[in-house]
Amino acid sequence: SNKKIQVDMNESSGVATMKFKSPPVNSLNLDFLTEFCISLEKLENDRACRGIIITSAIPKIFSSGLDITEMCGKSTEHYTEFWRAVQEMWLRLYSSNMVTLAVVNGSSPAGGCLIALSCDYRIMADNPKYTIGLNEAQLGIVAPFWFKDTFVNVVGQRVAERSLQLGSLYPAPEALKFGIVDELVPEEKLQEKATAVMAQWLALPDHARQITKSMMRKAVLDLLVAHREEDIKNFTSFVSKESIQKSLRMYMEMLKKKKS
Ligand code: CO8
Repeated sequence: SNKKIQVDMNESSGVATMKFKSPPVNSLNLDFLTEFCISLEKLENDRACRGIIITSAIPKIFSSGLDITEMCGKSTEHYTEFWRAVQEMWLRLYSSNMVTLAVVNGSSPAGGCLIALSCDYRIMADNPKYTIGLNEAQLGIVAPFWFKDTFVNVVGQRVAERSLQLGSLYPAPEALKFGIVDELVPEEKLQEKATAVMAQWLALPDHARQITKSMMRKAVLDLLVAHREEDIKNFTSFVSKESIQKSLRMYMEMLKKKKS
């Protein structure tokens, strides 16, 4: 099968590694999101698995975020199914009982940044060419409230408000300065550092850490659970607007032009 995510379980440490490998840029399309949720659920239900390291097998890119083609020229039914999958991914990851560690070994805009922000800890490759942030505003679209809440929970109200309004993508050193990531590590040391950080988190008893995590995140999770259908309706009516379709098409064209 052509898997988009490679999962390797280390039985002796109880740590699984999830590696995104969906060329060219690990964009989050429906198939990717579905596979992500299934993999996460399997690990969540595996008593032997206590922590997961999330990283990319694609050089220079962690994830390019939501697949923009999933939001262009599709039916309301498609938008509904797609958005439900995006919600599902976040609900599972943000509420995971496992220790979740993002090893951001490349650029990580928008939905890619959301995945990293949803983890317990983030280490990023010390390379100013790699950027991270919630850049939705630059595409003429708006980050949903639960993207915003996840961001606020990591960096605080002020940094989140400014970054979201400007759609800022920060080079790794600035991302560290603003607390979007917790540590920068030379790229060749990422693996070693990830193992050490994970060991530190796993040294505590699971139950106390899990209850604490849930306490910190519950309010934000509950809000989406309570307004899930409304959030889907908001998304589908928003992306269905001709003005938004036009913004997304222009952005895709800009990406292609930049290339040649
Ligand atoms: N979706 C679909 N296709 C993409 C995406 C994407 N997110 N990103 C890149 N691609 C495509 C490119 O168009 C290009 O296609 P082709 O080969 O056919 O020309 C191919 O992938 C490779 O891209 P690049 O040539 O640009 O590769 P680089 O290595 O130069 O750059 C980057 C990689 C940095 C990832 C760059 O592609 C980039 O900046 N991409 C855009 C990322 C982005 O802005 N994503 C935001 C998506 S929106 C989101 O995640 C949250 C939305 C929340 C919903 C809001 C309510 C409506």
